[in-house]
This record gives sequence, structure tokens and C-alpha cells, in this order.
Amino acid sequence: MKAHDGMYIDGAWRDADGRDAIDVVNPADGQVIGQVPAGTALDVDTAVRAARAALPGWSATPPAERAARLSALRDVLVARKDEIAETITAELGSPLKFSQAVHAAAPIAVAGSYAELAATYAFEEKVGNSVVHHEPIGVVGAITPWNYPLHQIVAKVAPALAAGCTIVLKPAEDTPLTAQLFAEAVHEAGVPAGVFNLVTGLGPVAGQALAEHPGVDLVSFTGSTAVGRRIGAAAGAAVKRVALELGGKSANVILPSADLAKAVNVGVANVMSNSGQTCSAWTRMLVHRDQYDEAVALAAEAAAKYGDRIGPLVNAKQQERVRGYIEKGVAEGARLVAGGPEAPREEGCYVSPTVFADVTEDMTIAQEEIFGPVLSILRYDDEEEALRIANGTVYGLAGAVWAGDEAEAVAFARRMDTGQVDINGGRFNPLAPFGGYKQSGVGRELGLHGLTEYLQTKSLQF
Ligand code: TXE
Repeated sequence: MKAHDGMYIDGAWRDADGRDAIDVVNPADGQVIGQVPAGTALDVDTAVRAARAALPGWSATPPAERAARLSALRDVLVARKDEIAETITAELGSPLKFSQAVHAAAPIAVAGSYAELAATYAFEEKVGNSVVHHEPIGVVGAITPWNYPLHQIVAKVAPALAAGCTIVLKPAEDTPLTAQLFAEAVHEAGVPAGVFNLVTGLGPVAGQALAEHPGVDLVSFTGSTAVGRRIGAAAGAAVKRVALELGGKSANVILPSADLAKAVNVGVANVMSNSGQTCSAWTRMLVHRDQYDEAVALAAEAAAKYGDRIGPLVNAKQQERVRGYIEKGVAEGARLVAGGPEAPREEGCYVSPTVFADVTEDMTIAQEEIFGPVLSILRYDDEEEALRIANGTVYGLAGAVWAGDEAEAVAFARRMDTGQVDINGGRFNPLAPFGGYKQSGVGRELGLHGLTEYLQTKSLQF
């Protein structure tokens, strides 16, 4: 894999201050596929200065021209789609087909949506005797995770560019090659020097320096709740805007009137997708007592069929963490009906598609985000109990409801404490706001709501 040995700052690849290198490892076979520099606080500072210097020019650039750059960026991503998918497969381990269909395709849709929004959004509006201007918040520090390496970047960078902000990105240390490829795409798209900058590096060093830099006006973070909490606290102390997209423990509620087989099969596929490394995954399946045994049998069968088709987890640490959760599930009395803690292969960071039955609300596997291919099936007696269980975690990111009648599913979904609910399956919509209730986060990504995160308002009275 091609890797740059510098940082993309102020429109060019420049030598890093950091002398250390980060190995990029393919989790499917443990091979080192490249190295990137581990940025220091000085690298971050250089990038933030470049972003600040570029801010007056980019924020004053007409929205139509910003839209044209985003449209060009989308076109470059389309042209380099195969390379993107191959890079993500190499550093994340996801099967190539999945990398093409999801990891490469979703960011193209998102970049396209922001090209359109930048061109059509009313950055200026009349309200009574006032004119309200929606102005860019300034320099954005974006810190992204590895689970959807390009999507997570584009979901922050595209709306920030549309809004007229300038950006410093610190991507996850597991997937920096995708981020470097993205920087090349931004360059090719003709985005002016300094508007987008990339610093690779470790979270507690480069990430922390970016989150705490006084020259950053908004920190947008996606990752673990533990790190999000710290970033939120630091932003609060500095009275700085912050957007946090954190974990989830989403419920897939199957009401008795639903098509049970379909709901269970789609539910299992949802959890196994991306090897379970999806913050919005429906990791808790809630089934009525009368249908419980049938649902468990269907889920076990579906998971077993999944077998070899899922990729490894991103690294050995995540593999160990997930296997630890599976062991804990067994120890706390849940019944294993598919998969288990044993590694399915000697080589690579694989975990078997795993399904637990007889899971109760108080169990660790019913409360904590596992971030692996592990499904917990819980039973409920009536709708009120289903709702109580669905809402009974600290998270509130996503969820699903299945019912014979759409209106019945919608009525239930409206009572769920969560930011997104898929009705009888649902489909990805790049324009729909995505983000959490409760401890799943602060703020929204995607669509119009994602754009307004990067804006602040000024009203002029006449
Ligand atoms: O996350 P981290 P990890 C959850 C999921 C997973 C767990 C751990 O449950 O099992 O988090 O994953 C940067 N200051 N999610 O360890 O550490 C880091 O370099 C500033 C959910 O990979 O939070 C990376 O760029 N930045 C999730 C980013 O934070 C810091 C996606 C995420 O890494 C930092 C990923 C610091 N002190 C994990 N420490 C989702 N919501 O989709 C680390 N980072």
C-alpha cells in the first residue's frame, strides 16, 4: 500500500516533526502494510495555524464555489473508488465486496449531498425586521475512528467545507492510509491550501493536542465514550463547541405482528455487518415470549450461515476485548446458541458470529457496547416491558422496530429514547440526521442538521 511519510498541511505533504512511525497492520493476516508518521503537538500546531490562515479566504468563498469543490471531491472519490475499497480492506480487514458497497459508496453519497446542500442552503435569511446570517464556526478539529474509515471522515469534513470552515483531521491510528488517500482526493478536487489538513498520530498525543488546541473552535469527535467524555469536559472548560458521536446498544424490537423470520434474519445481518464494528448496530434483539424459541432458532441458524463471510476485527486488542465480553456472557448465565469465545482461525483477528439467548437486562452483554459480531436476544411479556428494556441503557443512538402494520411500528418508535429508528428494515439515507440521545452523544451528523453543526448565527436588526 502506498503511504506518505509526511503530513498534509497547507496544501502539500510536509516533513513531520514526529520522528516515530506507526505501523499499519492488516488484521486479516497480521502483515505490516505501511507506516505513517506519529504526529506531535507541534505537528498539530502547524496544521491548526495553516487552517486559521486559510479561514478568512475560505469562509468568504461564495457557497456556490464551495459546492463546486465538494462536487469535484465527490467525483474524485468516484474515480478512485476501487483504490479506496482496496485500502480499507487492507487496513480494516473488511471483505472487498463490503468495502466497495458500503465503505466506499456511502462517503460518495455524503459528499454529493453536501455539494447540493452548500449550493442550496440559505446562509442568510430574513426573520421579521432582522437578517440572520449563518456563518462558519471557524477551525474544526476532527477526530475519527477506524470502523468506517472514510465515511467517518467525510461525515465531518464535507459539512465543514460546505459551511465555510477549515479543518484539521486526526484519523484513527489503525486506518491512516484511507485518510491519506482522502487528503490526496481533497487536493485533486482543488480545495485551496490550508482549508483541509491531515495529521496522523496517536490519540493521547496528536488527538489530545488537537482537542485542546486554543486555535480550534469546534471539536468533532467520533469514538469511545471514555475519550468522548474527556473531550467534552475539555471543550466545556474552554467554552468551545463540541460534537460527540459515541457508542450505542441499540434495540431491535420485534413486535408480535411482525414477519418474524424476516425481522430476525435482517437483525442478525445488521449485527454481523462490518464484523459488528458499527456504533448503530442492533445488538439487542427483543422478542415476545411466545415467539422467543422460534426467534432464537432462526438467529442461531442465520449466524451459523454467516460463518466465514465476515472479516476480522480491526486489531488484536479489539479481538481480545470482544472475546472477553463473550466469556463474560457465558459466566453471567447467558446461553450460547452460535459462535463463542474460541478464535475461529489461528491467523488474523477473527471472532465467530455469536448469538446469546436467555439474556437478561442486568447482564453486562445487555448493557455495554461490545463492538463485535455478538447478538443478545432478550424476551419481553408485553409492549410496555419491551419499551422499558429498549430504553434501559445509558445509550440512545439507533434502533429498529418491526410490526405487521407500519403505523404500529411508528407509534412504538416514537416512544424510544434514541436518535434513529429503522421501521421494518429501513434503508440508509445520507440526508437523515444521525446522532445520539443520552450518552450516545451530542449533536447530529449528515444532512441539513449535520451542516448546521458547523455554523453559528449572527442576527442584524433593522
Ligand atoms: O476508541 P478511541 P478505540 C468504541 C467501541 C470500541 C471502543 C474502543 O466500543 O470498542 O470505542 O475503540 C482518538 N484525545 N468505538 O480504542 O480510543 C483515537 O486516536 C483525543 C465506538 O479505537 O475512542 C481515534 O482517532 N483523541 C465508535 C479516536 O479517538 C483520542 C468508533 C477513536 O479512538 C484520545 C470507534 C485522546 N485522549 C470506537 N484517545 C463509534 N462511535 O462509532 C484516543 N483518541
